[in-house]
Amino acid sequence: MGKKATWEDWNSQKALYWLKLEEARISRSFLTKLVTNMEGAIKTVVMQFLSSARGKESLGGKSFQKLVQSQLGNILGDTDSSSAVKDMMKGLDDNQDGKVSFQEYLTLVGYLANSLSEQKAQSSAAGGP
Ligand SMILES: [Ca+2]
Repeated sequence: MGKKATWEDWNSQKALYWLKLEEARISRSFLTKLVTNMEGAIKTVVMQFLSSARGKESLGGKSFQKLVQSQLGNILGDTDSSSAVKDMMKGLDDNQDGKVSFQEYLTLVGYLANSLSEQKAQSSAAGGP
């Protein structure tokens, strides 16, 4: 008499099978998503600047404030305060022409990306065993 199949056996094999399937599926779709998300993010950064600048090369005070408040309010503190936004603009304005060029705007994007990655590193360190 052969060994009877048990629910437990089937269950453990099923789990293994699904795990393999899951791994194969994740690696492929994850990579695809990663590329498209990143491209999308870069396009968004560029398009937001261009639409805020309305054909001009740089953002004036009001356009900059609008951009920061509508697009970055969730990751950037003090966007409600117009004086804080003005200070931020002064800090970004490298050539001191009173406007924020694309290059100067990228400094802000880089700063935000950097602080996000630091937050992630801190939270994963705190959540570790
Ligand atoms: Ca400038």
